[in-house]
Amino acid sequence: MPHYKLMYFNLRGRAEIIRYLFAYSGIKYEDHRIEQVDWPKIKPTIPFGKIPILEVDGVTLHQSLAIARYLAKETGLAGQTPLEQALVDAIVDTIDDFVSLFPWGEKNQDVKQQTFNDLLTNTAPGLLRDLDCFLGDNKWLVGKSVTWADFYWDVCSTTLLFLKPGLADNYPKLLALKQRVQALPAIAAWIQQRPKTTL
Ligand SMILES: N[C@@H](CCC(=O)N[C@@H](CS)C(=O)NCC(=O)O)C(=O)O
Repeated sequence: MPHYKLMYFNLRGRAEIIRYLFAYSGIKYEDHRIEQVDWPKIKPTIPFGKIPILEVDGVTLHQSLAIARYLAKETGLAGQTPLEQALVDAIVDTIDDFVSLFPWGEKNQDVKQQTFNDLLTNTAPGLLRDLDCFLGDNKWLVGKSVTWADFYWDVCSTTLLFLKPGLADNYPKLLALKQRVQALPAIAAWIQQRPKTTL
């Protein structure tokens, strides 16, 4: 088993999907959380200057979704066939397109607040409607077993629901999917033990 070291801030953020994959598969890793104040010193030492990164036996991987996809393939959570894998990737990218619209680092609080409100009020409902339609009456988003697309829905919706509680109230099937993910014993244990952060 390789030695895994994950580096990110003390946030769920873009590292949480990676932590879910480690938690679910029971793989040991170093969950290295850095302080914001130390970041300017660390940034120039990192290829491409962004986190999360995952060191795999000394090889540095960047881009949260590339890291998550690698772990999902290693652990059988990427989809059972190439077609399922493409569907999983498409759902993850669809959710990520939306999450990436948020100006997380915006310094002007008025601009930030206004853009967040607009996205949560005007853009989110379309995404939720489409995801709900895609899920239909199925247990999991793709195929007959849980994949990292289900994990990504839970991870991202947890933050969206923190920002706007009630956002998904019209979509009980999506909320039930979220509960199914959070009830998986290894995920439930991780949620219980993880450092409590707002984002
Ligand atoms: N698409 C990249 C985005 C990485 C990213 O923007 N990371 C942010 C934290 S969420 C970061 O490193 N911010 C500090 C900086 O840009 O200096 C990923 O998913 O990993």
